[in-house]
Amino acid sequence: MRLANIRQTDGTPSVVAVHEDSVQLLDLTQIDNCHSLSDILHASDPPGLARFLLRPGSPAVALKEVTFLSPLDNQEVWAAGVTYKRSQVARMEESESGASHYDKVYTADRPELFFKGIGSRISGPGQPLRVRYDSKWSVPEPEFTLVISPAGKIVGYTIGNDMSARDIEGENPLYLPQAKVYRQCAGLGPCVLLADGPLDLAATEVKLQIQRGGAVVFQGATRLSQLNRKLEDLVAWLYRENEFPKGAFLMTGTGIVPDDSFSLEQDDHVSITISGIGTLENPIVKDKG
Ligand code: DO4
Ligand code: MG
Repeated sequence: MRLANIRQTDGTPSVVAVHEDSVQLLDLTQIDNCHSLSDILHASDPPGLARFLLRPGSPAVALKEVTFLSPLDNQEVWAAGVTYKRSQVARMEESESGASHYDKVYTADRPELFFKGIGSRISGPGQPLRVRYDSKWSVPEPEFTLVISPAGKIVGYTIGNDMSARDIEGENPLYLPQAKVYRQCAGLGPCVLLADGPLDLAATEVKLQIQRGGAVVFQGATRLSQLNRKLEDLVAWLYRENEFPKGAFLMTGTGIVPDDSFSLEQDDHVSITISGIGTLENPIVKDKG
């Protein structure tokens, strides 16, 4: 089952179950202290609660009548890095001084984990994502993203875009926070696929397409079976000596990196599709500086 935050045409925000061509409103008033998507996600049995809140007669609204919002409520957003061979190779190529660090972290027990932001920095579906005006080489990073409860349980999956300034992180690994964390530096959504049984890693495909002026200028694909880390291990490292009273989203790293000659430009359109979840689409903005 997929859940999402939406806004209806009259402006009302709602939590919905997402079907093929429509959404169905969940009636959160049936349960005390259940006011948001994260209240459902952090319950002891999110799929069971979602089924209970889905009234059989509750009206279905056509997909074209709703605007999807970010699935993020008050959680922190984090990201893992260098979790695919493709990312390890790309970082080593871009960073003369940092190459050995990227090489080592790919196989080290402790993964690379970094903080991306909270709601104010994160864009939902259709909202702009930003290329820093002081970057000449920036890319989207399409990432399978875990939704994690305060107790450290993986409760769902969504799509993330970990925007990255490759020239800034390549110049010096200590610039990573500036390459990765700035306004509109990440996208999330459109829905959360509830974790309900084992995930078929080989069947889960991540696809990236970038359009410029209506033409496709880059496309690529990978599968979760290429991820060099176990999802549960990434969560265990994130929660080690840390507390997330509001829960967390964890982007699990990119396995798709465009060729070195490619950089995003103003008005590019980025689409990331992950099997079973949907497609996250965002326009790109860049100020002149
Ligand atoms: O170390 C740099 C960041 C790596 C990253 O974001 C990724 O592999 O997805
Ligand atoms: Mg990344």
